[in-house]
Amino acid sequence: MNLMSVTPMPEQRVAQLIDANLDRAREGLRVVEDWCRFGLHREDLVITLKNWRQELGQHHLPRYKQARSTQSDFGIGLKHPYQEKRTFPHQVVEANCARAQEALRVLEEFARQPDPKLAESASNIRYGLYELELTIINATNGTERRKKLKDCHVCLITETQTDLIDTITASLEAGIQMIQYRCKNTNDLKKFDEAQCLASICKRFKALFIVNDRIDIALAVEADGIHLGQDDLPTDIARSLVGPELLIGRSTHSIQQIHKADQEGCDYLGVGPIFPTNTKPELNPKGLSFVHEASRATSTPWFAIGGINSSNLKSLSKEGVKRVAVIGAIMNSKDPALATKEMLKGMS
Ligand code: TZP
Ligand code: MG
Repeated sequence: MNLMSVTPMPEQRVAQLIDANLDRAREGLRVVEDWCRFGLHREDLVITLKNWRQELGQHHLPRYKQARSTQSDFGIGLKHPYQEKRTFPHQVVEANCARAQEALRVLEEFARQPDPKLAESASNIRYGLYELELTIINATNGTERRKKLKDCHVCLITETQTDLIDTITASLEAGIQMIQYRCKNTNDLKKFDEAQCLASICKRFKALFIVNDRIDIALAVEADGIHLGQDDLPTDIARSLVGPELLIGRSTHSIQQIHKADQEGCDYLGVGPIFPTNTKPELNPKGLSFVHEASRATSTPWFAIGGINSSNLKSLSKEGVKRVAVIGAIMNSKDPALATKEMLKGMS
């Protein structure tokens, strides 16, 4: 029998449509739920998504399933080129939230008369999902930031200078993957302006942008993270202010401080100063033996800092250093792009 030639009754067609959209909504939710479970380890999000799927499952009555007719549905197997472009988890999340939201809207419209309880459920879940999607996207971006951090080998910390933006742009063009905005003078407005400008340049180069000391400025310019010293706010307070997605870095000067920052859940550490540095002449350089100890003390990403330049990089890598943070080596160089390339090459 040619099924295409059989035109079902109108109620049957609505039942078919409800069946297809219940499947669609449940599948979309399931994809997102599995990302929350395996990708984000967020039990709170998984519970909400599972409850919604089960609620929809309760509404998936036998009469809807019986109306199913996959042979007569020409929409099956139709692909869209955009589907191939989903390479990052956040794209998969966005696409599947949209799929579920659309299906829920269709359910709401068509079930209103034959199945008002289903229509109401679909509406509530759709609105809930708009909220939840944002939380999931933000959490996903946090995960991507942490992944990016693992691939960063050189962090450039800024120092006040007139050609700040040009120097940072040159370093980004040369391939630096992480910038920390550190400004110990000037007023808040100037700091905010500079940070905002650097944040947008870093975004363009897909580099991480971190703000030193100032959580308010980091949040205002949507930075990727905040860097704190030993005398700055405690990590739990900083975390409660910045939320789970932003990176928190902490400067450490001893093995005890490394352990403490680790236990507190800092995302990365600064370890130093290793060599004498003009930026912090008051601090005693810790030397290469400290670097050796640090590399055994933590598995958190950490950046050796203090007096580091292209000529002492080799001695650091020999002691297990995988990441360095510098000010002078790049900021005070006549050719910041070349200095950046030398640092990156030395750490690769
Ligand atoms: N923290 C420890 S040493 C240091 C900071 C901010 C300064 C690093 O500057 P430089 O020029 O790379 O020695
Ligand atoms: Mg500080």
